[in-house]
Amino acid sequence: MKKNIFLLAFVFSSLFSFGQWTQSLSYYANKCKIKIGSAVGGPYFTNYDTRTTFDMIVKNNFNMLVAENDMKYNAMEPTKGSFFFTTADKLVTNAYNDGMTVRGHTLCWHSQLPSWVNAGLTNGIANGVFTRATLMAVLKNHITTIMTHYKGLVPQWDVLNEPFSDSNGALRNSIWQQVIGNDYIDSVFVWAHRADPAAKLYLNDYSVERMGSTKGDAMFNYIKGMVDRNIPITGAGFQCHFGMPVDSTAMDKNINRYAAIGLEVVFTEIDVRILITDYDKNKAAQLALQADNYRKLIHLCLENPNCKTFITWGFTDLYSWIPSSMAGYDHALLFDKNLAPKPAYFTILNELALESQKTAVEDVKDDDILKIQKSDERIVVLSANIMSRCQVYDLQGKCIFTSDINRNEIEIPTNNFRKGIYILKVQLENGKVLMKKF
Ligand code: 9MR
Repeated sequence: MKKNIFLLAFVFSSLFSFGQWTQSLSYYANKCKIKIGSAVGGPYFTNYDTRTTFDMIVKNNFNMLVAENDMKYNAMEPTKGSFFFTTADKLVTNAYNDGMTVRGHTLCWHSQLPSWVNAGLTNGIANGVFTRATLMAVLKNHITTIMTHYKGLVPQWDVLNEPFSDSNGALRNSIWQQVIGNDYIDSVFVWAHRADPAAKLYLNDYSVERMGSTKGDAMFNYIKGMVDRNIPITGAGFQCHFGMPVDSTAMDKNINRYAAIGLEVVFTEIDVRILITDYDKNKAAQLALQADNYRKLIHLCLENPNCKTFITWGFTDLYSWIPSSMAGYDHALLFDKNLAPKPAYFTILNELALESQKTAVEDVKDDDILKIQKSDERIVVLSANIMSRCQVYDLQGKCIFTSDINRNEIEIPTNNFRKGIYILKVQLENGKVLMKKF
């Protein structure tokens, strides 16, 4: 606990004292080998490469992006057989240039379909415009064309989105289910796998996060059946559109049962909404509560080896689907409407920082072997053994001091140092490497 508070304090102080994004979610997430991402929509493209706060937040904090709407069926195949890749290509190219990857969302869904597909239903009921064979050909072509276009470039795909009905966990009677039949689900995964065998393939839905919930159990049982049928599926996408409190215990159980059948879980669309009336009454308390709920979620990811992707559905409350779709709720994301980071942001940053430094910090034990004396003018490193190399790194991994003189005592001038935390790395003459945070 004490260590937590200390680390939180240094993360805060380093962020503010450096006055820029010297540390970021993706900086630590990369060290933890997890994907931390955000969905992005139109504002991403208008802000791209403008070096505005928006642009810098995206580039500095995420290592994975998702098109909020631009890879959906109506965006990609607005007219039958004619594909529109321009916007999605921009996202994939920009992300690649910025050292990020893109999560594909989504190939098959009952919503955001173009009118030429929706023409197959009248008042929600299949009308004979498509037969099983013609609709299978349409869907196969859609999936194959897109996945071939992005082969090797988009490592994860929500192949299927929201196939379960809300009431009883049965399959939703979408156009796909009505016209093709329940086996459309197996087919979409097989087609996707054939087009890009290396891509990870997920079935994504909401209200499926908790073990013991109707939809959560229905989805698990369905996916288990797919595994038994040898259908190529990598895992479950938990959308995580949450109110408070988040039930992390039931989620943990659910993640574990997916692990037990060899599957991943991805948190695909996280937001934790706040009731506007509560927020207006006590903003600080609500933001603290929200931060605690986000902490539970990032913990689930850090503690479960089969959960390594954590995506929020947007990053700023300025652009979020929540207020327009969930009456009475808002403020669900990590940055506020002025693009300022919220307590939830710092909580996640802190949890990632703690996790990423476990190895380095735990290596630092033996004060008898290595001592650091600090004053404003100089730092002196003292060792019982001869040091053959002494280096100082900042938290971005940049080496800012090296000495290769074989001595027991090394003096480091402080003029290159700004306020913050550094890692001292010493190689002893006997080959042993010691690290110490100061
Ligand atoms: O955030 C998306 C919003 O801009 C669209 O208007 C909406 C249309 O259905 O879809 C939103 O994204 C959804 C996602 O694709 C699937 N899961 C639920 C998301 C929030 O509605």
